[in-house]
Amino acid sequence: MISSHEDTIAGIATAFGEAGVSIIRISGDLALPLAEKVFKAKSGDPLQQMRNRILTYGWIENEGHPLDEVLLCVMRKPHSFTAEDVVEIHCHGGVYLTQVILNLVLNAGARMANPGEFTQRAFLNGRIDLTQAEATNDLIQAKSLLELDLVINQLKGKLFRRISALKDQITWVLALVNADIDFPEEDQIFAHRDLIDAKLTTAASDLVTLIGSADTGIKIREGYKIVLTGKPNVGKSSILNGLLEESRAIVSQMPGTTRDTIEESCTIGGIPASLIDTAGIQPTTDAIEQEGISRALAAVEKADLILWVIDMINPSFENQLENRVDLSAIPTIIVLNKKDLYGTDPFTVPEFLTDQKCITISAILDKDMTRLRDEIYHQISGQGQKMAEETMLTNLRQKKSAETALIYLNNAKDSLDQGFGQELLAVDLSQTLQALGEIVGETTPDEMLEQIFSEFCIGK
Ligand SMILES: Nc1nc2c(ncn2[C@@H]2O[C@H](COP(=O)(O)OP(=O)(O)OP(=O)(O)O)[C@@H](O)[C@H]2O)c(=O)[nH]1
Ligand SMILES: [Mg+2]
Repeated sequence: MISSHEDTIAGIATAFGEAGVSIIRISGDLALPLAEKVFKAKSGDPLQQMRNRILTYGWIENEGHPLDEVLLCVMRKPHSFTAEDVVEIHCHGGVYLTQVILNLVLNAGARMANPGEFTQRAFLNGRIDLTQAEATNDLIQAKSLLELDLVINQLKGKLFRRISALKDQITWVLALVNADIDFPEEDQIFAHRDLIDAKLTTAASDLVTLIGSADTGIKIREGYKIVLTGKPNVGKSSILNGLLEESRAIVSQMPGTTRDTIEESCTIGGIPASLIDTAGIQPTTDAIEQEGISRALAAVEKADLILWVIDMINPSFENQLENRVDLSAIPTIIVLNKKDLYGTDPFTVPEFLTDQKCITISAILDKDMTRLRDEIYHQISGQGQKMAEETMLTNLRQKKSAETALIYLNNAKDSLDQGFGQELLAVDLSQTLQALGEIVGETTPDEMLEQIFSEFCIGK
């Protein structure tokens, strides 16, 4: 059940831990009277007289005893994040101190906020739609400029407006269909058939584009998975360290050094990525190594990009990966490593790899790591950089609803083409609207809303 938004809630909006400042946020009809019980302004003025969004200096008091010197901000409804009366107390950032002040506010009559409840209220009060609520959380978790661009567009309501425009088209058609059902003699569908067909076709193609954007949008948010694989000792861990510019994985001349997968986040040319180092692949009877290789192959299967590392002085091109994983669907860069140890003879890549992207490097040379980074960027950026400025679906929830909407929309188009009758057409159009409404939160089931907001942090 979605929490009631009639009581007044309070929570610590800043992260847990010692800091210069902590912020305690109070939202609800009683926000001002509750804060009044614990705060005394230096000026002696009551909170009711304070202007909106102006910081007021004063003290938090516990039964007349000063507890902390603070700044307090009042934001009256509807001009606040939650669209309710909000008070923020900016106190000193001690863990204990902040908790004591929060307890004072709770004892004064506020209820402890659930995770994401402030944002949930902003949504329930109609100040933001569900995609903007999700963007709020994504903004906090963003790990790259590209992701920030994407999320800011969503926060500004671009996705909401795009979905609303689609819904308007469908609603217009549904109104005609319903009119036809109510007044069959007017035969609205027949009269507007071409226009209806055009609107449904445009809406369907818009939905296809949006659904197509989801995979890039999700990857920009979650990061591209780049997996280093190859035989033992070819330099995978050295390359991981070189790309990260830190000694993250153990490197040694002993083959089989890396046993488990090692995953690190980074950005490549502003694009968020997870670099995954894996155990070298070779036939083995060692149970631990076998487990490491299984994990390596599992990582390869989920990769967005594979860096297949080959040692130039001891090259082995037996197609070990292809025998176990279908590589045709995963972009791959063949990384010929240890070129500093290789002589001047031309290096020949076997014919079955000539169509693949190939780069010759030495993991110990910084400039080669820069070249490899550029090549990776080139491979994964594709349209990502450009598209982040446009409207995109950014999570699986949105994508699933959009796909459902497209199924019903195509059904509606079929009904129209084959003259199945208005009732069927109306049902499919209503279901399309229902699925589109789920994206923006208008028709989203309560349990799904609960799930979405429970993933937020406390105080947001
Ligand atoms: N000269 C030179 N040595 C390298 C280069 N890359 C890696 N090495 C050396 O090759 C050896 C193996 O490197 P690793 O990075 O541990 O290789 P790996 O592929 O992770 O090996 P496993 O974890 O055993 O599968 C180490 O001694 C590295 O110092 C390179 O480009 N040039
Ligand atoms: Mg290694």
